[in-house]
Amino acid sequence: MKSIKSLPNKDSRFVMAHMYVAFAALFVGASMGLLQTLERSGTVSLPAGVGYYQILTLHGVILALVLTTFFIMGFMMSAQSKTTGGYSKGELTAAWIGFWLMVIGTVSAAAMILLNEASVLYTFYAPLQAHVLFYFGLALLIVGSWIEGFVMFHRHRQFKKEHPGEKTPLLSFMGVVTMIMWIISSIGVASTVIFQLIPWSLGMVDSVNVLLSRTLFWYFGHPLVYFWLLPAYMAWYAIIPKIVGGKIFSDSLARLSFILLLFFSIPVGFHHQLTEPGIDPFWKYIQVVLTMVVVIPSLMTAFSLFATFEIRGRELGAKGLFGWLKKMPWKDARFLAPFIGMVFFIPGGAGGIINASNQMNQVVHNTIWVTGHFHMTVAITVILTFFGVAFWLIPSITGRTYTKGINKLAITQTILWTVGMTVMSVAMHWQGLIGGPRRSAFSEYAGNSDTAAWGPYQMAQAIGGSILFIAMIIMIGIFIYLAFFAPKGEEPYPVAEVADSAASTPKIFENWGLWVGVTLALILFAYTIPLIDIINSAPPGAPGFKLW
Ligand code: HAS
Repeated sequence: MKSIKSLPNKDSRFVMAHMYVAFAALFVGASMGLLQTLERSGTVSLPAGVGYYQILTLHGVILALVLTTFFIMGFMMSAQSKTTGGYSKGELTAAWIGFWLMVIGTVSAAAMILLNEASVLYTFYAPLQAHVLFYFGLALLIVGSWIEGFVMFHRHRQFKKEHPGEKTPLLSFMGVVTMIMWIISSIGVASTVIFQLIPWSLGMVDSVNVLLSRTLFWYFGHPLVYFWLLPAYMAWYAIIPKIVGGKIFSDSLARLSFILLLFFSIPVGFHHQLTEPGIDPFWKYIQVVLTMVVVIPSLMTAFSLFATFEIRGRELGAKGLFGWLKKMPWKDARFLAPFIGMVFFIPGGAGGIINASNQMNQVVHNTIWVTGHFHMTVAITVILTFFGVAFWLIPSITGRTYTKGINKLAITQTILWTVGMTVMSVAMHWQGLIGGPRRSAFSEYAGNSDTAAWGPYQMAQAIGGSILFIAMIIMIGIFIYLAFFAPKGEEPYPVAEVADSAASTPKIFENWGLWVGVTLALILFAYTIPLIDIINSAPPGAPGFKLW
């Protein structure tokens, strides 16, 4: 059969370049994950002087920063290409420059970790210090993604010019919001890297203001997790309705929830620093309140998804409140994987609300509960959605087909991933509640009678990790098959239409000056005074300056 790609050839090649890096990262990062669970349970000792924190860093950086960034940029740019008619030559050239900067950055950071010159975890905050090439590497990864982001802004504007009076495509709009959030927030981490960590790592200064650097990191840290979540929401809002045979419940509601996520995802970083001294409790309180506000667009998302499923279910004859459940395409992994992701976001999101509640945070902070929380949110909710996307995206842009046989394997893969991650993350939550620390090698507490109670939970994590490893290998196999061996043909790029009953989308959604203005105002409100405090009250010895 003739091979028909859903995107222009050049755009397909560009998106696939991202996917190769993303799935290679999945292989390396998830293998490190297995080693970690085995080490923590005392099942294996790491060979040849390899350190626990070294593999923990590799696992975190390669999965949380590299896999996510490459997959997300590839997916968002594919969606924009599909819905706006493809990139121009100039746009694509700029985007390739961004891509190669990201690759150079990744290689540089990964090499430093492998050489044990950067065992500083994925959060890399001081006083842990890495080789300067690690910081340069991460900076390049971010700058590269900015360049691709600017290409997305340009394409969105061009579409508006080329289609006067028309509504912009929802997926392009969502990609633009995600990239505005990403660029505004990554200025924080770029500042600490360029002005604090690089000069310190080069020996130009003796020390850094640790609280300032952590605060700049966490200004970026929460939007970082939303940078992972928003592309999953893009798939939930605009792709899943098509896969279930339905329509988008409301275009305006989807756009509004993205705008609210932009407003409230940045001025909330203190919820990661609730136990840290040196930040006035009043400002922590303000940011906790703003954290509770950022939950609202996620609840709107849940509402919208329920509406889509219920309307579709009723079209197919479902009755009652949950009758739609019987009508969903359970045997289609392109639906099953993201749907399981949604279901797990209910306990995952509830865990987030617990974390953000000041008093409860004192119980769970720096315990392995937090690791359980983010495996449930990123590694189930987001990653299962990305796998669900990969099942159709890869054949669709390579001009191949998603066969029945590979769908069966994808269902097995989804179930194994869900079981492995559930066993692991539930055990992590539980062990956290009995005081299990978040990041500690087995050798650090082995033989201590006080820590014996953690044993069964760590063993459960090792079992979960082993199941996950098998699921990861199957996923890599599915990816290779879909990219190179599946029968040639045409696989549609599923973009849903908006329901006829939905109200028309107000023009104000394209008022970017307003959205960026409100976002900046909220950031200034939440951060100006505490940052001045942190700088003015730098401890003796920290390179500081008084703002006045
Ligand atoms: Fe979090 C720590 C608070 C969401 C990731 N989080 C982390 C860390 C990571 C992370 C990586 O306040 C560790 C950082 C580190 O290294 O130290 N988190 C929250 C809150 C939310 C939240 C309030 N987190 C996420 C998401 C993540 C993520 C999403 C990744 C993708 N988190 C925290 C806090 C900490 C933290 C503290 C610091 C803890 C500490 O002390 O260190 C909220 O955004 C959650 C809102 C979500 C909901 C759920 C809506 C449900 C939906 C699904 C609908 C389902 C359907 C299907 C339709 C309210 C949309 C239904 C079907 C049926 C059959 C029923």
